[in-house]
Amino acid sequence: MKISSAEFIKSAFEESHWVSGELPEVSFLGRSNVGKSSLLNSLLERKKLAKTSNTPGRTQAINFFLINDRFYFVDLPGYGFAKVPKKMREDWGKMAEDYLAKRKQLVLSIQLVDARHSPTALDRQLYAWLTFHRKNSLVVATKADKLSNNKLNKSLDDIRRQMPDCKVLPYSSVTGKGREEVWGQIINAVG
Ligand SMILES: Nc1nc2c(ncn2[C@@H]2O[C@H](COP(=O)(O)OP(=O)(O)OP(=O)(O)O)[C@@H](O)[C@H]2O)c(=O)[nH]1
Ligand SMILES: [Mg+2]
Repeated sequence: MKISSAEFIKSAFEESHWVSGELPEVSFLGRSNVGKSSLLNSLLERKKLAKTSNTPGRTQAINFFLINDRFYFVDLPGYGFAKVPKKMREDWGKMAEDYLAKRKQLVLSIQLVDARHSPTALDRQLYAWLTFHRKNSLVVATKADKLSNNKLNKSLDDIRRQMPDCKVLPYSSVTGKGREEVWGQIINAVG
């Protein structure tokens, strides 16, 4: 995919702030610090478009990025970070679930899991929710650069077992491994 433009549009904290129009949207979901913003930057080959950080919970709003004036990337807040206050955690969860449940323009949800660890209970819960609601989804096993090929294959098998019938692709935002394959799925979805 040739990226001719990639532009941050806005941060939304409530539904009335979501972007208007009919363009298709691809969302990035996963627990805090798993690498959602890094994946988005890596796909676009823009180092700093979405803010990344070592501090989990960096992305606290729903962030909309307009790509090639044709579709949006939507960076959702991470879940499962225990250190934020309970009230804030509930707000984030509600914001993300509202978006996923209501958003008609959503054509693909990319759920990230960490290739180094088994999917967490929250990962499995989110996957079950997406499946139950018949959302078009793709699982991306990220930080693949940190594993040998042998370990990575074992991890992918484990993910397939724990997230039944998922489509899973390995990725590394450091090396760009998986870029073509993930773009293939995105292009399919945005039409
Ligand atoms: N080695 C390696 N590190 C990565 C990769 N992807 C992300 N990271 C690192 O993981 C940390 C978190 O990445 P982010 O992209 O900010 O994660 P996030 O999911 O957007 O986090 P929140 O916004 O807090 O939910 C950063 O230190 C990244 O540099 C990857 O593929 N390989
Ligand atoms: Mg982020």
